[in-house]
Amino acid sequence: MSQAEVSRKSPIPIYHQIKELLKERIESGFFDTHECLPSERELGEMYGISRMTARRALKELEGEGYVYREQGKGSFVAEPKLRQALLHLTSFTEDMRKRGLDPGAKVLENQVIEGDKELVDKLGVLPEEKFVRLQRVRLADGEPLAIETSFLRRKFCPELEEIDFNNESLYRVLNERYGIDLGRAEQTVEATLSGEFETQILNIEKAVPMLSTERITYLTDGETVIEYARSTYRADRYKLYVELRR
Ligand code: 16G
Repeated sequence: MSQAEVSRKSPIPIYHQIKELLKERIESGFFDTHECLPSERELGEMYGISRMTARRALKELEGEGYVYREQGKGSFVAEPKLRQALLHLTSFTEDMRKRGLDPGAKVLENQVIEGDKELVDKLGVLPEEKFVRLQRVRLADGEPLAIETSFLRRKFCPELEEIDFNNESLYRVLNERYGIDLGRAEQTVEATLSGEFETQILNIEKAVPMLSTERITYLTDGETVIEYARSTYRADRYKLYVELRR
């Protein structure tokens, strides 16, 4: 690392250049996970910048989930974000297993509902149709990563509300117990900020950016809706991946 890596003539602010340099070194594995990064003072000396500038770079890296800071000890490289490919219709359980993580859930609610106006409008179902509302905190290696609320059309999966989903995959149950094959899903993703509920449930200290998704899942005929789900993931631990071809 040297001062030559920082361009003082560039219109890009110095703190941003330092941040990008550090990010590159974290992503390339130059710094290991949980390794201590150079301190503000050390960065200042390495790059000939003020401590304020170094602090700002580290703070932004923290905000983006690349580093975590420990009071009085310094800044450390955070665990890499979990990457989710947006190509296949997979379950949380499958996504986590693919990464070598142990998937888990804590059920917050599993009950029958009907007459939910939002569902009726969104899915075009009859107002009297019954749904099972399943709300879970989703865990990866025991760490709370997301809150997921799924609405299932109960006529396709009667008594789903009786099942203990603390140790069960919803998609596996749909398939094995009810013989349901999923065909396709439509999904949107948007950036949000964790509200009081998420901050508390996900055990985070302050409001953090979240990735909120909405999914409508259809059966193999491609048009019969089976599930409507809303999930919100910690954006500092999770990123989405899309392959684009031309
Ligand atoms: C995914 C789906 C969710 C589905 C769940 C089933 C998104 C945004 N959500 O998290 O709709 O209910 O998987 O997971 O992708 P499970 O089979 O592990 O219970």
